[in-house]
Amino acid sequence: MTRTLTIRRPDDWHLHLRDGAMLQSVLPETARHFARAIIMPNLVPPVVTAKDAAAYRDLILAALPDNADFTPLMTLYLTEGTDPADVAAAFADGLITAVKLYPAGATTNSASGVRDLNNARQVLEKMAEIGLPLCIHGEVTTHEVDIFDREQVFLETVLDPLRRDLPELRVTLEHITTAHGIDYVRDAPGDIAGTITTHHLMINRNHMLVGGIRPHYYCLPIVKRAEHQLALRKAATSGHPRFFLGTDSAPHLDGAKETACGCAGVFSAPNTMSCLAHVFEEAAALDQLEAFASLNGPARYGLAPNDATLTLEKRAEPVDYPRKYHTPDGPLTLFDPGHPLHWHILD
Ligand code: OTD
Ligand code: ZN
Ligand code: ZN
Repeated sequence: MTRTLTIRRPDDWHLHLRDGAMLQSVLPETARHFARAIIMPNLVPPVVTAKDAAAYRDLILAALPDNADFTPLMTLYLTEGTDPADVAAAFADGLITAVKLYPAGATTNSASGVRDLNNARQVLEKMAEIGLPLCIHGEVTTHEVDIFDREQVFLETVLDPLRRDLPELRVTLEHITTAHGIDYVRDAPGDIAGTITTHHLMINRNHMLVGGIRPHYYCLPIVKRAEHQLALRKAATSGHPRFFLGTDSAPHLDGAKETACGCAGVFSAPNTMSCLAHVFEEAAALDQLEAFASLNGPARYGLAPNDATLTLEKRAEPVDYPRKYHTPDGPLTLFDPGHPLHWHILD
C-alpha cells in the first residue's frame, strides 16, 4: 500500500517560535519540513519595533541547526503607539513581511494589543498605501460575547467596517475557525485571504470536552462545532487560492497546560504535514495539498514558491512520533490527532 506524494517544500504562514530554551527546542522541528514561516511577535515583551524584529530574527537564525534551509519572515506587533515611519522603513528594508493585530486580551501575551483601532489609524493607512499585509487575530474580547461567538462577532463589528473604511488594506484573517470566517474570506470583495491551522482541521469541541477535559486541545480561537470543522476542511481541501496553511503551532510546557488555569496553544509543528496528508486523503483531495501548504501562501505574499520539494510516503505502519518533546525547562506535548498517522515525511 506504499504511496508517495511529492510537493514543493511547504511554508508555515503563522508560527510561534518563542525565545530562549523553547526556541532552541522547537525551531528544528519547523525547519525540518518548512522553508519559511511567518513568525508571530507575541513574545514577552512583544516584538514592536523594527529594532526588536531585527534582534528576534538574529536570535532565530542563530538557533537554526547547521545545514538548515529556513527563512523566518518577521512581523511587528501592532500597538496603539506604533510609529508608521518605523513600520514602513522595516517593510522597505525587507525586514518584515506583515504586521500583526491582536485585539487586546484576545490570546496569549496580547495585553499590549490594540484596544481602539482608531488609535492605530495612521499605521493602517500607511500599510494600505505601501501594500504591507495586516495579519489579524479575529476575535472580539468583550466579556458579554460568548467565547464560541467571538470570531463571528469580530467579522461583523470590526473586520468588515475596517475593510470598508480602508479598502486598500491587505488583510490575512488568521486561524479561521468558523464557517462564517470561511464564507467571509471566500466571498468578500477586495484583498483578503485566510490561514487555517492543522488542529482546527482535525478536531472540534467534542474532542476537547467529551469524556474529560483535554488541556492540550485548548487553544484560541477555541475549537468550534463539528459543522465548522467541516467547513474548514472543505475550504482547505478545495485549493481555493485565498486559503493556506498557518499551523499556529504554539508550544507551552506541560506544566503550563496541565493546571487549573491552563495556557492556550497547540504544538503541532512536528506532525503537521502527516496530519494534513491524512485530512486531504480523507477528502480525496491529495492533489490540493500542495496548493494549501506550498503555493497559495507565497502567491498571496508575492513570493515565489520554493524550488525544493518534500516527499510524503504512506506506509502500513504508522509514523512513530514522540508523544512528548523534552526541553531544558520540562516536557512539551505534541498535538495528538487521536489516531495513527500513516504519512511519513522523507527527509
Ligand atoms: N492561540 N496560543 C497562542 C497563540 C494563538 O491566537 C493565536 O495565535 C500562543 O500561545 O501564543 C493560542 O491558543
Ligand atoms: Zn491568534
Ligand atoms: Zn498564533
